[in-house]
Amino acid sequence: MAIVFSGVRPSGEIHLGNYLGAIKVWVELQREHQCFYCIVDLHAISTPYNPKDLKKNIVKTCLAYLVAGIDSKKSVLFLQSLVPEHTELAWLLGTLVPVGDLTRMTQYKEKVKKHKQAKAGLLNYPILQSADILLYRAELVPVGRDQIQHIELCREIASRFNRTFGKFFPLPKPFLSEGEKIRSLTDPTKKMSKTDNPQSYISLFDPPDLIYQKILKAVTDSGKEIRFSPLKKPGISNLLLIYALISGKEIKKVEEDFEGKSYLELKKSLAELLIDELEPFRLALKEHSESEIIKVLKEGAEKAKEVAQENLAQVKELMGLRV
Ligand code: AQP
Repeated sequence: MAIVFSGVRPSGEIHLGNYLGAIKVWVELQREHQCFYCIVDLHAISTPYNPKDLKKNIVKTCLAYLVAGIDSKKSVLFLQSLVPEHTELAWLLGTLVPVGDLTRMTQYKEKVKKHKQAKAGLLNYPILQSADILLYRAELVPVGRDQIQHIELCREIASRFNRTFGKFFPLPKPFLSEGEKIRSLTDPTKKMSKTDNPQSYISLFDPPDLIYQKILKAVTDSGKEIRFSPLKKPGISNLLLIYALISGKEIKKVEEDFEGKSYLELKKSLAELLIDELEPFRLALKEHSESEIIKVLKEGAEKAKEVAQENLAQVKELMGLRV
């Protein structure tokens, strides 16, 4: 049994990329492992956001976890900002990280370009992310491909700590799924992202007519052949991958099923598949109250704190911060 940690930023609508690249895998991992699943609100505020939307996004993110199958009795499901040990450990770890290790992070460079602002919080994001993981001495981190560089940095920080103060942290490994990179519907050369144009992603809570409309408008490739080839046909390959992951079929089988059929036929079938798959998310919005969800997160935070406080105390001891 391994210790697992992962999280999603409540920075907008949870989309198919978050679901297929991360959350669906978390559900499988909780069967065998001790999992900590977090809603990382302190990361969400590292890019421009509206404070009025934050709570709504936290509640919807938690609802997405629960409907996807995260069991709050088996896994520790909690809100990051309710466990202040995350930020304290981030400060401690920050004393070990060269600034150059942070400025070279691809996501930092991309987000600075996108938001036209280079804030210290954004630069330090990977330190807080490392603290999130190391606070629970996690060994496995299920993430999408975009997060690999941050997990490598986390391993580097853990091993620098171990060399400097004594062995304490395991070196966490990333865990990638087949849905490691779901692409944007409007620009399949890019990953699907929640802070992009809403046409580019399918939210888990989108109504059926919107899902249908977005999939039918998805950018495809020249030619007519339905073939999986991410380099030559990124648009169609993305739709085939989503189809395969949702239906549970092999990509080859989906290709065979659509042999000789048109792009439109594939899109219509995929839209119907998604409308069915995502129905429980839409229904749950009406069935669960905000207070019920917040209660789950608070109870989870109490469980997380027990582990976090114990591990942080040992880190401080090793760093000589005990008087
Ligand atoms: N397109 C994707 N394909 C596969 N996995 C993805 N993930 C994100 N996008 C895709 C994975 O989902 C988890 C949560 O991501 P996040 O919310 O913490 O941050 P992110 O990677 O920055 O996701 P977004 O949607 O692009 O958000 P914004 O626009 O706020 O930056 C991670 O495991 C991530 O890899």
